[in-house]
Amino acid sequence: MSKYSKDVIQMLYEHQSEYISGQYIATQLQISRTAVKKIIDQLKKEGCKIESMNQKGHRLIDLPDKWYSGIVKPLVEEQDCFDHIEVYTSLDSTQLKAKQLLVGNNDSYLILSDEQTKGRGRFNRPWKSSRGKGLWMSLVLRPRVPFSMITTFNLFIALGIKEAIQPFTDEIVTVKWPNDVYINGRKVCGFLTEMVANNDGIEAVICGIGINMNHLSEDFQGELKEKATSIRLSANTKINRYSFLKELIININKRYNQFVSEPFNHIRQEYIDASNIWDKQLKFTENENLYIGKAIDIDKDGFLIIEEENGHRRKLMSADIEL
Ligand code: BTX
Repeated sequence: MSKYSKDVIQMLYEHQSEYISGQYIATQLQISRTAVKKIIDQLKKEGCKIESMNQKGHRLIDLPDKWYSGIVKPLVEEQDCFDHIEVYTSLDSTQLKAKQLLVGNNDSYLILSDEQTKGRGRFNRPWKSSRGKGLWMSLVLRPRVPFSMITTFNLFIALGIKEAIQPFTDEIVTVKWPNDVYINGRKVCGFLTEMVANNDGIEAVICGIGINMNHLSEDFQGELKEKATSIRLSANTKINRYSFLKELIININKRYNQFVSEPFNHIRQEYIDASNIWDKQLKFTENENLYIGKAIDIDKDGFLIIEEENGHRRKLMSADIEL
């Protein structure tokens, strides 16, 4: 693979509505026309649909279901929220990769992978992350906030993810406290937040986000057949992964900036309105204790207030809720 391949794909992507000549690409990149032709042939082999016409040049029609760093990087850099961005074809887990890269720097960054072979959810549960179907990424952020504020981080981010998904579907996207996003009673996104801290405060927050973007029904197996959905299934059309990624970064960045500057109380009502846990009997598991009852409120610090069947009220910090 030529090192100019990512530049060629970026140029084709940015000029999608028109043809660009091999000569133009060659001049811009200061390489030969033969080199451009070789790269374009290689991209076609990989599955990029590129129309090549004599006299006119090349035009990108469609891309395979994978992340091209030549497109991802400029698109994310435009939002100016990360020091660097890394794109992989396959990883065990973006979360593990993000943690490996933490040492010896104070950077904020984004790790994205086409697939994860060992994607993990909370409590080490498996997270199915098949190739080309979803958006599997980890963000490393460096908020300068006291430890006590970190409990509300998930709640801000959940709203950002919900807002990114909503424009792609007519169905209502909801959040399930503290860190899932749902459409029509099925999970479309799960995310988890881990923290590295020392005596001086928070060193890094590592937020791993899994979003089922373009799964079809047959892509979900076993329990996921009943429990999971994708944006595509809800929208009834294939989702442009780059448009979605852009929307996601914009909305997460907006909510992250709000998280570092405003108390949870400012978004509390918005979060309550977006939640799907009200008015039903639920099972809550916290620290291996099971409670059955109803969710009745989220307090100003982001804790969930539940009422058990015997009328006893409890405040939960981070529970697993069975809908
Ligand atoms: P969670 O523990 O709340 O959810 C895990 C549960 O969700 C599983 O036990 C299973 O029932 C269900 N599940 C597994 N895969 C899927 C899926 N694709 N869609 C819907 N439901 C599913 C939620 O954990 C947090 C998940 C974070 C995943 C991201 S992906 C990028 C990063 N890297 C990594 O290894 N994890 C994070």
